[in-house]
Formats: sequence, C-alpha cells, structure tokens
Amino acid sequence: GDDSGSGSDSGSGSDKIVLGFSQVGAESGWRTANTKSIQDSAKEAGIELKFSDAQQKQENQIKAIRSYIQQKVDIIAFSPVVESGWDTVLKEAKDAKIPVILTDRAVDSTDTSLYKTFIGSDFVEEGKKAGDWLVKEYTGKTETVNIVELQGTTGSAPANDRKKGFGDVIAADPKFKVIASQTGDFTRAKGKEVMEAFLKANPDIDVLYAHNDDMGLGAIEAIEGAGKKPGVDIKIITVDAVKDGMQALADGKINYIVECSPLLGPQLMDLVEKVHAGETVPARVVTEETTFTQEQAKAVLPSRQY
Ligand code: GYE
Repeated sequence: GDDSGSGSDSGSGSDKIVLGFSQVGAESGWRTANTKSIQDSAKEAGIELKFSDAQQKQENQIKAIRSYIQQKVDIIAFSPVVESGWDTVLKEAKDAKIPVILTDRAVDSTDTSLYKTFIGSDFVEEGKKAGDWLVKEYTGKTETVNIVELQGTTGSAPANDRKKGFGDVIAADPKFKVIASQTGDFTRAKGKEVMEAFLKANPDIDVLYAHNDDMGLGAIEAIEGAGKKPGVDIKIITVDAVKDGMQALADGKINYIVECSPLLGPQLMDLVEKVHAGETVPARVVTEETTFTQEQAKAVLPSRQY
C-alpha cells in the first residue's frame, strides 16, 4: 500500500500521535470522500497518519495491521472489508497494547475488548429508511411490486445490514417481492454488469434497491441501454448521497437516497486523541444522517461537498 498523509514532517521523534489506518479500498465515491476526510483531519489534528489501501481484500488489511503492530504505532484504526475473521489479528494488537478503533464498518467478534470503540453509521436503520420510502410510495396499491437488489460487498457489514433493514420493513406486505438479489461489490462497473443480467432475466422489474449510489449509477447505464427510463419505468433507491448520486436524483433518474456520511475524519481524530490520552470513550459512536427526495436533492446539490 501507499504511505501518505502528514508523516513526512514528523521529524526528530516528536511526540505526535502515530495512527495506522487500513482503508478498504477506493471502490466508490463514498470511499474516496472518506479517505480524504481521514487524511485531511489527521493533518489538521497534527496526527501522523500511516495509510494503506487494501483493494477490497481482507488479507491485505491483515498484513497492514500486522505491519502497524511491528512499527509500534500508537493507535490502529481500520474499516473492516468483511465482518468475520478478525479475532486473531485483533488479539495480536491487544497483546502489543495497541488500541484499535473500528471505523465505518463493524466486526462480528464476540470479544468486544478487542477494540476500544466503533464509529460509523447504523446500516440496519439505513435499510429500514429505504424500505419505509417504498412502503409509502406504494400505499393503496395492491399489485405485486417486483424488486431487484444490488448488494454491497459480500460479507460486509453494510451489505448484511442494509439487506436486513430493508427486508424487515417490506416483509410486512406480501405485495413486495424481491425477485433477484446479487452482489455488485459496491462498484459502478459491477452494478452495471449485474443489472444487465437482471434485466435480461426479468422483463418486469418495478424497483431497484442498490446498497450504494455507485452501483445504482452503473445500473442506470444498464437500464438506459435496455431502452428503459430509470426513475420512471424502474424506480431506484440507493444509499450514500455522494455528489454523482445526488445529481442523478435531482435529474429524476434516482427516486430516493438514504444518506450515509463518509466524513468520519474529525470524529475519528477526536477519538484517537482521547484513546491515546487514556480517556474513556463511548463503545459506539453513531453518525447522524438524513434522507433525500428529488426536490431536496435539487436544493442541496449546489452546496454538496463530496
Ligand atoms: O456505503 C459504500 C462503500 O462502508 C458505508 O462502503 C460504507 C460503504 C458505502 O463502498 O459506497
């Protein structure tokens, strides 16, 4: 991976906090904005950041964490690509007395002493918000609503939880039918490819629920390629609310976006400082988020930062 950030000016063994951060990858607009937020806020807080990009591979993240342990960084933070399989490496960090902060995504380790805190969104809640919009949109209608779902990275917390929250809400009414559900790995290219396959296999799709904007944007290309109108012939709900997604929402190609904020940097640096100072921090820090309709997207788009 890449080393970047504010490390170059740390000079003569200064007392700067050294943070090792293992990022998932650069799979989406959300991730790019998240990386920038972390790098900018580390710089601002005077924290020396060692940054590596795992290219969506757990083995790369485990390697990066082991290397941070070897380098004796003060704190390790990472955004776990999948939920399971972290116990061994987290135990190694604990034995080396290096505190770990989970950023953005959760792990399924039952031993919660393996990390200090977890900052990020409530993904089940996001899935529920997506489902709530759909239920409202089809109120009073009785015909079957055929839904296709583009899931995020298999085994990742946001894919598991966004599927669950949405599924729980729509289960209340049998007219909602998920007729196909597959991973698009949170990328535009995969979203397009899988949507093309969905369209070939299912002539009668009413709704697309995509676990992020990028897959939704890829799917829009597939829908247009099939001669259909995204947002009209097929209603689209996505999650994130990055600029390109908000533009498509304002243009009427997406119908609803559930916001997931990538701007976790400032809060993360605050937690890093507190953990380093031995202060107690809350076990869970949940990001505050909203939702956007097409009209709301038009209003906020000019001032959207990412
Ligand atoms: O929604 C997606 C990204 O973990 C919340 O990862 C994050 C998700 C985000 O690739 O766009």
